[in-house]
Amino acid sequence: MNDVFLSIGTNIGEREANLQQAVQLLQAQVEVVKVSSIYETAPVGYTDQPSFLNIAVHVRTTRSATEMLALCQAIENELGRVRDIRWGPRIIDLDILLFNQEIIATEHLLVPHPRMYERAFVVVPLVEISESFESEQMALARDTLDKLDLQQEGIILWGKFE
Ligand code: A4P
Ligand code: MG
Repeated sequence: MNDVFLSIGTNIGEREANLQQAVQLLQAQVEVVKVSSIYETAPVGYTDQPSFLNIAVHVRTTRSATEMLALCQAIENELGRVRDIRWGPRIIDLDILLFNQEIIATEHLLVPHPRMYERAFVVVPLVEISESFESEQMALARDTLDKLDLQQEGIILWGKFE
């Protein structure tokens, strides 16, 4: 079994419903072990866009990393994601943060996600669900969180995922 941690973000439409639908579609294909609380987060990268709702999800699956990426992209497509501006507004974005303790660098997949440790909107929900899995990368995420000023990063607890 592979332990996989995903980051899901949305800033268009019914944001909470988008997260719920994405998790439901995941549940139909893989075992969803844990979902973090929902955080409302200020946009990073391209800042002239609405704020995001972000969650992290722990899943267990026999799928390979490449197969997980394909599943994430299929769910994005099913929810009607259109790709235009890099880092721009999106109905839904599913990124693979961690895949077991593996380091993966192929043309289509970089794991750990290359920007995860700079991003409070990734690290905060990830650390919340991290007790269920220990690794060097998870420890690094916890160290990163300790150094972040969450108020300055524009991260607020929005509510429970239900
Ligand atoms: N790719 C490589 N590694 C991975 C991985 N670990 N997981 C490739 C998923 N995909 C990976 O992604 C572009 C390509 O990355 C894919 O074809 C895949 O082969 P994309 O989803 O089509 O495009 P994108 O989402 O615009 O790029 P990316 O790199 O996912 O964007 P980021 O860096 O994740 O930024 N601010 C807040 N507050 N909250 C957010 O959720 N998200 C972004 C997106 C920017 N600002 C944000 C948020
Ligand atoms: Mg993405």
